[in-house]
Amino acid sequence: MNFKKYLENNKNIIDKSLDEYLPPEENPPSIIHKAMRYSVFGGGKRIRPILTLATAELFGKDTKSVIKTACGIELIHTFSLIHDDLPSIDNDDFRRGKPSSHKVFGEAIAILAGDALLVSGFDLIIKNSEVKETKKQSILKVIKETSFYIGTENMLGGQVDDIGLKNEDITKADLNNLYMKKTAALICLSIRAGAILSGANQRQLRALTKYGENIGLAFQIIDDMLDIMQDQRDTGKPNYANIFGMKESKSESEKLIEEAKDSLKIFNQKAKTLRNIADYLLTRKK
Ligand code: GRG
Repeated sequence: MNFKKYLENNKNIIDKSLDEYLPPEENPPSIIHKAMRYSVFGGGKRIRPILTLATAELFGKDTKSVIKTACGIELIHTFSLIHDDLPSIDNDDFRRGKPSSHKVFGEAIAILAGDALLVSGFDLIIKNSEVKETKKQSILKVIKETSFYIGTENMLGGQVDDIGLKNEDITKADLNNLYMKKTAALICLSIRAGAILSGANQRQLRALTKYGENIGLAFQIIDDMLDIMQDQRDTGKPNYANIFGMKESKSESEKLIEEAKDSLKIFNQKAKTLRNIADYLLTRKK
């Protein structure tokens, strides 16, 4: 199967599973389920759950063994986007070219839809224990890792730094640290969760974490370049391409992608899909 088809197939599997796992819109209170579904089915690329599936595959495991966790992480990602767009945070009226959650449902419901997706994300991760061959110990480890990677030392903390840092006095080290927390952390979690549920050893986990950190950093730098190329509204938040220029951003993201692929050496040809995903990030247009 070619790689484009691979991405498409997995995206379809994830979309179908999310539809199955989320409460129907008509379930009361209907408005919250509508709002959850509006953002979950708002046109996301599903990169994080695809990474979880691809990591399980590296260990010879099938989709079924990690799909609930993969979808749980996508729900948590969607929560972070809804809250990121709120008037009190980024104040963004649009997400993926469509009105953001608070513009459609009002601020109160948008906040609650984000909260509900965070809770549902954890619920799905726990429900991965319904897969017969999953060890309960590995589910507990993934729950602990999820709290760590989205908590104040990582994603949430990164968002706090994002609000506080001013472009004028930011160094490259500050920005790398911020992006590691704000963006790379959830990407690392997606990969580590797939690996933990598939029985990876410490050496394999270290190699995959390095891969996740490097593609995660590259992902945010590429996002910054796309924002500039697509003339997005300036949110006043730090942007790598704004501060260090497009040329430097391009070469830095290419270097990070090469380093990411290098860290997969121990897996030989088995990591072909993860290498393809890393390359795809450099060419994505949205
Ligand atoms: C509890 C207030 C509160 C917030 C949670 C808001 C937040 C913490 C974190 C936000 C972190 C954030 C939005 C990081 C940006 C990461 C990023 C580049 C998101 C876009 O990812 P894509 O391109 O999105 O994968 P799609 O649209 O494909 O789903």
